[in-house]
Amino acid sequence: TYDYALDRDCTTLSRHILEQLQSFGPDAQDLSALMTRIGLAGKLIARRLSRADLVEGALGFTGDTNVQGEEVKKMDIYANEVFIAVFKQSGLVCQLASEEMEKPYYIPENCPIGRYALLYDPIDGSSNVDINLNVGSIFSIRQQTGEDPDQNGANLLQDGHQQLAAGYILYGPSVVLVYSIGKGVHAFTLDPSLGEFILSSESIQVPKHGPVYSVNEGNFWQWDEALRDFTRYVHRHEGYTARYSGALVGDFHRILLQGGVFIYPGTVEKPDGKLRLLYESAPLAFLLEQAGGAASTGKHPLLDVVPDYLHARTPLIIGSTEDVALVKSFIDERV
Ligand code: AHM
Ligand code: MG
Repeated sequence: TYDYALDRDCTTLSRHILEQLQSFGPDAQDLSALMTRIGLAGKLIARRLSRADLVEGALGFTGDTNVQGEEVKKMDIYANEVFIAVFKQSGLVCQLASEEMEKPYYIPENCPIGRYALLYDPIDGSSNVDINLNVGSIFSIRQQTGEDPDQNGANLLQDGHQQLAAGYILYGPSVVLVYSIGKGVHAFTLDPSLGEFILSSESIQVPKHGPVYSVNEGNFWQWDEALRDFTRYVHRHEGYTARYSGALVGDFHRILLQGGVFIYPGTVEKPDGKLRLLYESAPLAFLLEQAGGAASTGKHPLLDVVPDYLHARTPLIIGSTEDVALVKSFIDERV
C-alpha cells in the first residue's frame, strides 16, 4: 500500500514540532509557525543560490564592510533581508539580530504580541558563494525578554542554555534543515518537487569519536602552543583525517553525522577567534549537546558563556565528546 510513503511525505517541519511537543497549545503552535517561516526563508535563499550565476546582481561584493569589518557580499544582504521579510507581520518575532546588522532590527507592530527573538547568520561561509560551494544559514530562537533601552541587543546577552530552539540550513547538493527544540536533533531535506522540508533523519546522535579534525591550519603559527600540540598529535597518529571547507555549517554537518571535531581557536590577530557566539557558535553548541556531543571555548562549556556584546566572539571547539576532550587535554596541560 501507499501508507508508509505517504506518511513519510507528510512529516513536514510543522507537523514534526507539534508531534514532538505532543500539544497543539499556543507554544507548540508558535514554534511550529516559527519553524515553517524559517523553512520558507531557507527555500527563498536556496532558490536564489541555485541559479545565482544566471541572476544579475546576485554574486559579488556590495563594496561595503559590515560591523565585523568584513566585506559584504550581495548574497549576505539578500539573505539578511529574506529573514526580515519572512518575519514581518508574523506576529511572532519582535526583534531580529544578525551578523549583517550592527543593531537588532525591531518590528514594532509585532512587539506587543511577538514573544520571540530571532538571532541568525544569513549566509555562513560567504566566501563559498561565488564559487558555487556549500554555504548555510544558522538560527537561534529565544524568548523575547528584558529591556533594550538603546536598542543594541542588551536583552539578548544571555547564555546559550536560554535558547528555545536552534538549527541551520545547509545549501548543498540537497538543501537540509537541521533543528532542535531541546528534544533531540532532527534533519529535514527539501523535496523540490513538493517545495517542502520532509523529515529525513530523526534523533541524530553524534558518534563518541570520529576521524575528522576540521581547523584552518593556515593559522598554525598564530595559535597557542596547546593547539599546535594537538595538531602534531593527530599528524603522528593513524586514524585522523583533515577536512575544512571554509563554511562552518558544512564542516559541522559532517561532524554531526560522522563524528570528529571542529576548531576555530583564538589567533594572534583574533584572540577570541572568528566565530560569533550568539548566532554561530551557541546555536551549533545547543544542537550538538542535544545530539550527545560537546562544545567548549577551551576554558568553559560554550553554552555557559554570556557575551558582553551582541557580536562577541569566542573560540570554538565542538564535536564528538572524546575528540573535544582530547583537544581540551592539550589545553589543560599547558595551563
Ligand atoms: P562568515 O559567516 O562571515 O562567512 O564567516 C564564518 C566562516 C565560517 O563559516 C568558517 O568556518 C570560517 O568563517 C572560515 O574562516 P577562515 O577562512 O578564517 O578559516
Ligand atoms: Mg558565519
